[in-house]
Amino acid sequence: MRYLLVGLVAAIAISACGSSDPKGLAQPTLAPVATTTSLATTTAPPPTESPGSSTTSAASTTSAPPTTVAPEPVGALEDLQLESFEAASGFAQPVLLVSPPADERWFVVDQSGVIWVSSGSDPAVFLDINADVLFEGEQGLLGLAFHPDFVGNDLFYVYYIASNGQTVVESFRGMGDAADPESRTEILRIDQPAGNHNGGMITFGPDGNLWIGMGDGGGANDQFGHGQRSDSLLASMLRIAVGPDIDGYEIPAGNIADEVWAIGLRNPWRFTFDGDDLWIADVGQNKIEEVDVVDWTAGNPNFGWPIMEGTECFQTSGCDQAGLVLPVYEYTHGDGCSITGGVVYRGSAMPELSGQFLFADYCTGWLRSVGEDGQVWDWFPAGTFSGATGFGVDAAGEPFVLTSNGSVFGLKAAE
Ligand SMILES: [Ca+2]
Repeated sequence: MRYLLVGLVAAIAISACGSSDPKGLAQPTLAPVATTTSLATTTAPPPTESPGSSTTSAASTTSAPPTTVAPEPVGALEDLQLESFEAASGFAQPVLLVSPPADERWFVVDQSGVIWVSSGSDPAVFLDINADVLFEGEQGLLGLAFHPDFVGNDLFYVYYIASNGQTVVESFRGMGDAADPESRTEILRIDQPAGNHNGGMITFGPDGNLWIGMGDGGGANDQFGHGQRSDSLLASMLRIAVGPDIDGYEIPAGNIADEVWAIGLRNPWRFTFDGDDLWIADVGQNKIEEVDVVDWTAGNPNFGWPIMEGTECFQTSGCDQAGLVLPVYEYTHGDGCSITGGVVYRGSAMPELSGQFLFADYCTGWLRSVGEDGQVWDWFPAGTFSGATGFGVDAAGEPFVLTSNGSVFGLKAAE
């Protein structure tokens, strides 16, 4: 078969290849704007709605509410074509791009343990904790979140896998274009029973709390049994209150138990907020990759793993699906192997794209989007973003895709 990775355990969007030989501090470069190139091997085909073809939309039968009001016409999504351009290259393994609130700079999280900052020139080292990070396979520096008042307090947070295999969340303070290593403060530490399924996305929600996406601890088939436990920090969305006036962290009201806000996640390889919506790309086992969207203000969802993989019962046939959130969109292996999310477009350059959640498949390299209605749009064909490891948006809300070959690609409307 074409997809050799089918059947391998859960490769999230990180290749093991090359991890044992980190390029460390090789200097990334910013691509000159004048020579941007389209990554698409051919011009991106017109986006096509593809429910009912080889992909499966679960929306008609699951959680997406029926829409009764037509959206405001801002230009038809059908008429939009995207192209990509290489914005920067030369990273070891970029996995996330983040821009602080009201800050023109963008930051690239490199799995090797380095955060790079760019303000229009070649990226410079903002923080280097490579010596403390286990960079191997799915492990490494995986998350970065700027405090909502970063401009005022210089506080930012990182998520990484430490040399002993544990998840560590720490805060630092940034000083201009470089972080202060002496400001390091441990916030949270979590045991990891296996090297894979580390989650690793952290971001501040609209509620001002720090949200942390945790995988099920790894191995396969939720073998450690964390999927449906609200007393485990694994397989969960965590939600904690942090900040300059808080020593360590506090538990905000509204969690299921302690730090746990939601359960039933297998390996949320990125999530993002869009107003009241929380979008999650959850990597599947051997069969189904899924996108979930919930109203985070409306309670504590159960995302189903391992009772279900996507819209299918996983542990038993005829499982009890009551109370489980089903994906707004899913695709099966054969159409890909491992989902990489994701950002919701809210920039101004492509208003047609507003509200679309962008995601890619790590193995095949296609890029799609889906809205709350469950309709999926194909933007770039297989082979375009092979090794897609992460997404991000700049201060203007324009999107980027990161790939395991060390590049950062911007997306824009085709001219
Ligand atoms: Ca699920």
